[in-house]
Amino acid sequence: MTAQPGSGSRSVVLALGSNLGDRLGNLQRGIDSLADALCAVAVSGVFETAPVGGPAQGDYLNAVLLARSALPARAILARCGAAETAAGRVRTVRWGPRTLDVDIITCGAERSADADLTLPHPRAHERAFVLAPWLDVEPAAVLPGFGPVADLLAAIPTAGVRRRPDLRLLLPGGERSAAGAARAVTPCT
Ligand code: A4P
Ligand code: MG
Repeated sequence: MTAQPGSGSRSVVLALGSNLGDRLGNLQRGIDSLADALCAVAVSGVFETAPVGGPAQGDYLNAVLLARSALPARAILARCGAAETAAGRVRTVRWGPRTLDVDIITCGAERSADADLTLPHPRAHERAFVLAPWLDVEPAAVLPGFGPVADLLAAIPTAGVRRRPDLRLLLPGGERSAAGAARAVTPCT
């Protein structure tokens, strides 16, 4: 059952990453799990990205999910954690390899400086593995406090980030554009 947006919903941008196990399957499981709680609007194409920070590890697959939700941000964070757990996430070292990471990039215009929930995500503006898929699914996207995603992406190195047009993610009941981004058939209002 796919979640409905409900009244008072706002736009939520989630970044997903996987570099362990069945990477594409982990991303898809994450989207399916999140779409049970949030109204999924669209998912980006899949990007293969060189790891940033942490120990030596394999390349990631990254994608961005656009959703709408009236849930409090902390409830959304809990759903992100549940999706990670369902994908077998085990935490060892910071920025270490993981089956699935789901970060909240923005939650409407909400701002938070709390360590356990910082909004917008404190490193999103400097990370091509977040900005490239976000731009793919939302060309006019703006990161609150930082500016248009297109401008942010143009200002940082993107050598380690490449689109994987052979890999696709699906929204429950959704359809796919030729470019690889998938949109919900019945958009959230
Ligand atoms: N947390 C605070 N704010 C948020 C937020 N907006 N969204 C807290 C999600 N979580 C948030 O997260 C650590 C803590 O961040 C949690 O307690 C949460 O409450 P975590 O998922 O346990 O660990 P992490 O993801 O390793 O830590 P961190 O610092 O969030 O990592 P980053 O900055 O997200 O980087 N390279 C490539 N190519 N692709 C990647 O996807 N990901 C990372 C993780 C590093 N390098 C990468 C990639
Ligand atoms: Mg994380």
